[in-house]
Amino acid sequence: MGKIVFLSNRLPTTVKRNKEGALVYEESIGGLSTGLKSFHQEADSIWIGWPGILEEDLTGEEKQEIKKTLRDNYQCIPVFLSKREVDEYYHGCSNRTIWPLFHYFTGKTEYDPSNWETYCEVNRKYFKTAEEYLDSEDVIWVHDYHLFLVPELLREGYPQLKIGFFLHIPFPSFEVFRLLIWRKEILKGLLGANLIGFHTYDYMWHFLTCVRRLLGCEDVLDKIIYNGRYVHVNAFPMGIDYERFFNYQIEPGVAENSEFSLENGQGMKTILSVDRLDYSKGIPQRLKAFETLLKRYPEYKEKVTFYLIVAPSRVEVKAYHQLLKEIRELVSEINGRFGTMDWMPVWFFFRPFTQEMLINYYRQADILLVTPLRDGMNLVAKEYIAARNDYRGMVVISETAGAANELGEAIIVNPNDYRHTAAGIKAALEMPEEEQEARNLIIHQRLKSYNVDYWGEEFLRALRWTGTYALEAGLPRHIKEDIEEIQKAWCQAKKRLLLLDYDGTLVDFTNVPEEAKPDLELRKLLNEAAEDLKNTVVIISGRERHNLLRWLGDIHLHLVASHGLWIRNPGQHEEWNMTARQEKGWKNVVLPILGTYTDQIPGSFIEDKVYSLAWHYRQCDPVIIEAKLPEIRETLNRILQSTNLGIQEGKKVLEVKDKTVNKGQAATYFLNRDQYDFILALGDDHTDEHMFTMLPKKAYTVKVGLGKTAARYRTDTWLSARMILKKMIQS
Ligand code: GDG
Repeated sequence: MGKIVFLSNRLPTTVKRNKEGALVYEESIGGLSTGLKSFHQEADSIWIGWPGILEEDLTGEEKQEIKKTLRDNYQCIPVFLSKREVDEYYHGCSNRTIWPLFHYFTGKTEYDPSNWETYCEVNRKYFKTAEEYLDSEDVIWVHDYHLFLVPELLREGYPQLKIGFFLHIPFPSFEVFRLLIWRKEILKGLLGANLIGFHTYDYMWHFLTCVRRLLGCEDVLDKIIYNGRYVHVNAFPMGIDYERFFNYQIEPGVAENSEFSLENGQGMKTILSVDRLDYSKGIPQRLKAFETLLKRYPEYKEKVTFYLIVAPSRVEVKAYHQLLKEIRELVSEINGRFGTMDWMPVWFFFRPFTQEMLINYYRQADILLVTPLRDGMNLVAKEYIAARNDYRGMVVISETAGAANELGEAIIVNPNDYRHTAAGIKAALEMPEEEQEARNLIIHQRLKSYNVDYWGEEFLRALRWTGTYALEAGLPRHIKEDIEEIQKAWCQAKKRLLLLDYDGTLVDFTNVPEEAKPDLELRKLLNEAAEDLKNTVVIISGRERHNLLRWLGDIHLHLVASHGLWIRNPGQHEEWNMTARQEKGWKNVVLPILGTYTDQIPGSFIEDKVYSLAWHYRQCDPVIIEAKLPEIRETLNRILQSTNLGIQEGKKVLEVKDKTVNKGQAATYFLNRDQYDFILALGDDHTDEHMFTMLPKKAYTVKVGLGKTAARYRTDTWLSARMILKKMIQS
């Protein structure tokens, strides 16, 4: 088993210069870093990220020194970023575009194409650095929204690599995500991974909906089918290092010497909150809720103090300056209005504290007030409960924090509703100690079992499991495993039959069917195959005769059109043989029905073929299709019963046609004509299954893509299907 390679924007260790100009190494602050650090320290792993100091501020020698120290002492590899890169990729695209949008602050979202370009550039830089340290056995775990494009870059370079991605912030609903200019690039970037993890199921559903609606990919339960691969998605709520917080021994003297202590006892209660400075954390709203508490329940005047700890972060982004100003103003307003000579209602600290001091304050506070407007998870709430090894205290948390899903026993409030929040604080302040203990005990058990190690191990276990045999049970063998044996059989054969589906098998699927004409490479390939006198090459398609004739009529091929209704032998230019007698009168009944659905569902269209009607929905909103398709099938089946017509389902198309005509019949026609000692059949959709089932067992039947099939083998995409043909021809 290889090592784990973590990739995140920042390293868990920050490099700074002290007053004397020397380089110093400090712990980074923030959820991702705190959460993953303990896991990283214990694993055979390296962590790649930015060390937090600008490249321009370092000499070449210093860079070497940082590289060595980080590697030797912290298992870390630095990615050095210039000021421009930090401004545009980090402060710009990550923190002024993705962060606000993903937290539903659409009004704060900026769209700057040059920042996006730098974002792409820096993602490539992280990828390049990762490449230097990668071994084929390693698993890669990419973290968070700064590096959305890295999974795809890795996948392109290393198709077999195990790549995981975890998103630490919410994934917004489709209506919000669609606002992003680079929405498709981001989805495609992520889909390079084998496994994508979210904090909650809601975020996961949002992601699946976006992939379905924006990229048109199918998903089956927790898997997306993308480029011939399964991409797994799941919720992995992040835990904390429970034992550390629970058992933490505060050094003697630390509490006494701290610059302040939470003054509780003698009738005074304390409320604490701890956040990084961020508008998503709802700090002004929290202050207003506290003010509401004092207004609505005046008995709490001089009886409760609010300690508001805010750690500086992203101070370079303008929105954060305004936020800080707003917080300061609100604090002085409340203190001015309600404060007395002996009591200051709000104590505001805008600076970082050591984790030891935070634990000290967690243990002193009667209430932890965590009211983000949106938060991916929120680890502070979990840390507070774990640190309270006396099982006392109470968390008041907003429903829009991911952590609220796991803290059902705490008091859950709507952060925009100040009265509701104030009532929640009051309920927490008045809760009897036995009830606090009873509620907290349940949460403690949960936090203890679902700790950060469990979270990390679960994710990595699921990642290692992706693509293994167990997951793909039910799918046929990948053809690459037997390709040499098949090549050998090809060489030994005297008469070969090649049955090749066209759309999705030899060419990519296009939005407009007319656009899928063969390119030069394909024509050359088919020419070569057809020129070999040992080969009978058949293009077996659902397309109409004129299409096939126009695109492929000049090559020495057998053409099968309309799923087997028409067969044309090479050289007979327009001489098509009809394989079954057909009626057309039924179209007068079916056409108006399909017409109604076409009017109702934007993007759908009817292809009126000579003996069939195809209703295409490849350009439609998948959500509408999902809702409407059962009704359409039922309506059609009702009128088609007791006729010899049926619905044939293809890739994003429903076709009404004679059900006795199918590719299986057409394949039999060729089997009856001659004796073949090598048969290869390639196809990607449901209509090809008729062909696979009719062929003898020894035939090499290959399904292109994933999904249930009767074929013996599978291959990934139309590109790899062409590759198989090429390999055979060149054998
Ligand atoms: C992101 C998501 C998600 C805070 N102040 C100080 C300090 N901290 C530590 C806390 C806690 C962490 O930082 C903050 O974690 P959160 O989860 O609350 O929030 P974000 O930083 O926004 O984290 C969040 C998280 O990623 C994990 O996936 O939960 O939703 O936004 O551990 O203790 N630590 C120190 N001094 C401080 O002053 N040492």
